[in-house]
Amino acid sequence: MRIFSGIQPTGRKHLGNYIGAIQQYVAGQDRGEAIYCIVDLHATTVPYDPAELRTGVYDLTATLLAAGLDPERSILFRQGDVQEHTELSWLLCSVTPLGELNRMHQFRDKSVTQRELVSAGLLFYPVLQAADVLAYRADEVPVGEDQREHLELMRDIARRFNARFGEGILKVPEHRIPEVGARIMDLQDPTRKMSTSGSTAEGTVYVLDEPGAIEKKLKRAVTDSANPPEIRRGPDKAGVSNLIDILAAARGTTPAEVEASMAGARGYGDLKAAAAEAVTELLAPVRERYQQLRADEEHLESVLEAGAGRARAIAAPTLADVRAAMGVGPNR
Ligand code: AQP
Repeated sequence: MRIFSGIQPTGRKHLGNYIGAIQQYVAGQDRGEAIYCIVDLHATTVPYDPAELRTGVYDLTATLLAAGLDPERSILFRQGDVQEHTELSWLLCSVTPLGELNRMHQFRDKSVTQRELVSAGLLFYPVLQAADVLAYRADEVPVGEDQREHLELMRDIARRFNARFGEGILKVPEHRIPEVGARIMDLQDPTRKMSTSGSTAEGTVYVLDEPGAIEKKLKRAVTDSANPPEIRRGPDKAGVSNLIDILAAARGTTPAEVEASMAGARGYGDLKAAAAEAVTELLAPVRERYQQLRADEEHLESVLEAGAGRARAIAAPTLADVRAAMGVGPNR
């Protein structure tokens, strides 16, 4: 079983990224051959600062190692170091319908927030993402719920490619969306997902937040005015459902177990306090390890470099097959 996923080196990673993606990455190391990519090329599709992008790669590398990624048991590398990704993304364009790209929610949401330029890169983002995964013939892609649509398009691209150029050349991957915490919501506006670019500062818990900040944000989380308070999930209870999911994911239990454990609670204050405690316990050790790891950039660079070499060795044969099937380059 080969697992592949990518994560952007921009902004501060938040609890949604941690529960929806990073925790699954760590668990993936026990389930198969795990390959994780820091997608610096994806980060260039919206306005960005080149120096900050470089620092962001080291920040994220240190965060991932601190969370439990082990370069001995997985491959961790920087997307821009493995040129097979960009070449494959161009080749996949030939089987990618423009209309599908135009319909992607992420493109529609992000393009309206661009003030100066809606880049072609933003539109082609899912094709590069497809190339990331398909270059490794991965079986499974751990992602949060927001990436479901891109994963469906990726599967469609792989199927179209195989139908056009030869069955079995590309592997059609499955997505792996966590049962709990696939969509962590903004604590202040639980109708919106917690995100790097679109959520409120007070409603977003960052992986590297101090314990005091975590507690403050969770204790001020929006709930509802049910009287008496009801600690249960439901479509009419976005804030409470989100806190239950967060607590379940942080404790490693199920939402039903959280509801049962909260049966004797006096009110939402108890749920918030429990969530604050569990999230602090989850993130405090990551923050401590991060501080040690982030200080040694040379070590971080050496991890990425070694990872890129191992990644290239897997991606290059796929590209050779794709080029041959497409008639690109000499006939070898
Ligand atoms: N709120 C969320 N709940 C669960 N999972 C989430 N993910 C993102 N938000 C949530 C998952 O995190 C992974 C890495 O995301 P990314 O950093 O590569 O980019 P993203 O999806 O663009 O992250 P954001 O925070 O949502 O940023 P913006 O604001 O730029 O859109 C992905 O697997 C994602 O599903």
